Amino acid sequence: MTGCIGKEKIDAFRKLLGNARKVALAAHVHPDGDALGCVTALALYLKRELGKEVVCLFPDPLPESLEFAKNPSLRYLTGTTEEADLIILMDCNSFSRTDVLGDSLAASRAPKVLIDHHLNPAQDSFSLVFSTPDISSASEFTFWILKALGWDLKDRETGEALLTGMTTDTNNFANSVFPSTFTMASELIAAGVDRDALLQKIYFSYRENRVRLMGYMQNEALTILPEGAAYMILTKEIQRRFDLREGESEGLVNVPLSIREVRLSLLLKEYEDHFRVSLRSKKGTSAQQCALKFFNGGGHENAAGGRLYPAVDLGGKSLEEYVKHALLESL
Ligand SMILES: [Mn+2]
Repeated sequence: MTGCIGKEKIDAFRKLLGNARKVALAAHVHPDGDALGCVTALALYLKRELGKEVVCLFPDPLPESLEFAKNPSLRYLTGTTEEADLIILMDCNSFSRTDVLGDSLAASRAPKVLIDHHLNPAQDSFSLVFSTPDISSASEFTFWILKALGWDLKDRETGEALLTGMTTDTNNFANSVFPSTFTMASELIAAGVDRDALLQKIYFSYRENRVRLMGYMQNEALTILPEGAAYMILTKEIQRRFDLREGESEGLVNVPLSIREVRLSLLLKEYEDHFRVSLRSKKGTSAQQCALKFFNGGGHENAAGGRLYPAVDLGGKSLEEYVKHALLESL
């Protein structure tokens, strides 16, 4: 893992940082805990340890359930960019993943750095690339980069942001965990980060409606294919009925995988003109290939996502026919 950091890259990063007065940090559309965690942590470090002016850019609003993880000493902007001397893109592999921010970030004349853990980084868009899929999360990657830069782990809020991002991206140490991931967690906890308090905020602070929605979806909206796949469709009507807010269906796609026979699970969430697609798989089955082939998406081997536009993608099939076909072809 640390092989993909290396002294040369750290020196190059240090130089880019040294030349910058103002740094813009950006992450992917539909920001999750990892996106928020790594951006917040690196921004805190740049501001507090290096005295930089920083701004955190997100294409769209953060889910309410992640509000706790914003740091009040930082500036977060939504759906808009600001001039900066250095741009750092985090937790996604190209500017296109930043949706409405993508064009103006990519067009900026400022040097650009990527810190990411997805496959196929858009190397050509960046002066410096930190990228490997062999790490739990962009937050863990940021932890190791900060350590290489000389961070002493003393700033508690930086540590909390990193542990939050890693914990949410691994679903609390369930997926994509490496030896380095435990080392990171150990070091942060030893440095005083209160993991119990974080878990309270991440997993034990939902609204009642989310729990009721989870029950409803598992009872009424779950289809299991005997070949080893499962899917759920979270329509706009159901979202309205349960007063669902952004982020509140997080984790639902994982539930069917707890069934022994199910190797591939899919959740469709309906928006105005498309469905957002979440896919999870067990080892040996590729959620990523399914997302690439059938849902205009991608991601990690066992956790992927994409979009489905019924008006153009279904090729004459009904929605459910298309989903079944895609799942069966991917087993
Ligand atoms: Mn991530």
